[in-house]
Amino acid sequence: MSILHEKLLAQASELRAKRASLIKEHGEDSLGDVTVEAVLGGMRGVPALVCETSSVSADEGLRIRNIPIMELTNITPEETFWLLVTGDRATQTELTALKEAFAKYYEVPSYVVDTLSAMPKDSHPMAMLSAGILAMERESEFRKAYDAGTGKDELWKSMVNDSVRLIASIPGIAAALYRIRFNKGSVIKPLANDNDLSNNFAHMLGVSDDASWKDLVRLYLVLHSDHEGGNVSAMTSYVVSSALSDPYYSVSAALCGLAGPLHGLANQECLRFIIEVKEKFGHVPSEDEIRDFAWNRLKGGQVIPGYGHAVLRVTDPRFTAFHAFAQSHGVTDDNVTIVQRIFNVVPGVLQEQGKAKNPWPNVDAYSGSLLYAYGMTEFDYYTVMFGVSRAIGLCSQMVVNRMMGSPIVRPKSLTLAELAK
Ligand code: AMX
Repeated sequence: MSILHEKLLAQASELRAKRASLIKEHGEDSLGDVTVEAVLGGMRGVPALVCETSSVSADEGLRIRNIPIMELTNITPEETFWLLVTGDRATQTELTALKEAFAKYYEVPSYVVDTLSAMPKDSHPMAMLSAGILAMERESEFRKAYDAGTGKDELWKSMVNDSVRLIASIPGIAAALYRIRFNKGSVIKPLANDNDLSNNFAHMLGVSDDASWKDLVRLYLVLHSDHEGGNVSAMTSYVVSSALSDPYYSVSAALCGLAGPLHGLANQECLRFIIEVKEKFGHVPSEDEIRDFAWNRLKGGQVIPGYGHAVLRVTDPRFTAFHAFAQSHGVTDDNVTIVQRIFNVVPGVLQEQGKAKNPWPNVDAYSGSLLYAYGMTEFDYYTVMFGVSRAIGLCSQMVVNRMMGSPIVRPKSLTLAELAK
């Protein structure tokens, strides 16, 4: 049993006991009415899920295990995973053990590279990422444990093993597909003398040798790791894994949701928007020019990518964290300047239009311009970076839900006629 299993062992029975006692003592208590508008409106605001790993409030944004994300901008993805899944900050011994466990899987199996290489050249990088994870399903210890008759209360243990392997493998899959899809040359092997996850990912991508590139990859992986349980990707993995499908199936499905333009694809759309603005004017546009451009876009029925959020009602703290990175690392190219000018103008435009409930930027409004500045100019790829990070949160949420003994998800659907009645 690993040091992580030992840490989680006591928590698993506590979580199951808490769940059982809440059902026993408060099972009939109401959390409020479900309105017709909520049923027709994407279940917005319906309290229908449990998520222990993180929370998102309208007025502050993301907290990981109740710690504001702005207090976690210096940690590593390994520390993030440990915090998400256990609720505690990792000790040095725990961190060393986790890094060693991850490092065994940094090199991607050759059949996964073959799968990616066999895909047509115009495949979307997110389709490749999801397919790469799905190809690895044969490695699932969770499925093997289930097939061997392991009891439901014990299955979380093999889910931890799958999660460790999946989180450690996804950077290599993502890096391999970057190099294959964008003709970057051969697939780069992990570092021989460094078992740090983000250093390895930065290295295998082969984008830049700049030391601050590694720091950007680290920050990127931490900031996108989790965003409570109700967003499209988290909820997808929750639903899929509730059927006792293993983490490879669940994360692969979640990545398909992340690939949507209203969710993770927004970062690709954001950079496209920035480049479009620059190309239209042939220079870094003034704030007045950006205002006109934004209005024309809204009048054409298009959204402003990177602005608005289903939960947040303030500037996303992750946007602020990327801005702080740009400032402290002196990233001041045209795109970053445009991001800043859009930020000065677009919230006012959206407020004046009066439709978006949140006129402020989300994380996607900044992230792409930083990747671009370091030489990752293929913006079709940006959601893959998001997916590598989000796998950390998806796996953490699934492990905690499995420890808790969460049952299959099965809400009730209604026909429109039933609703009208
Ligand atoms: N630009 C233009 N219009 C917007 C808008 C934006 N950035 N954000 C919201 N609106 C519009 C909606 O389209 C909707 O219009 P409708 O009534 O005609 O359908 C209206 O404002 C009300 O929407 P809302 O309640 O404020 O937002 P929502 O919860 O339905 O959707 C989101 C949230 C993020 C999908 C939406 O703000 C959006 O499309 N933003 C742009 C895309 C984006 O940045 N996505 C990234 C989200 C974060 C992530 O998952 N990575």
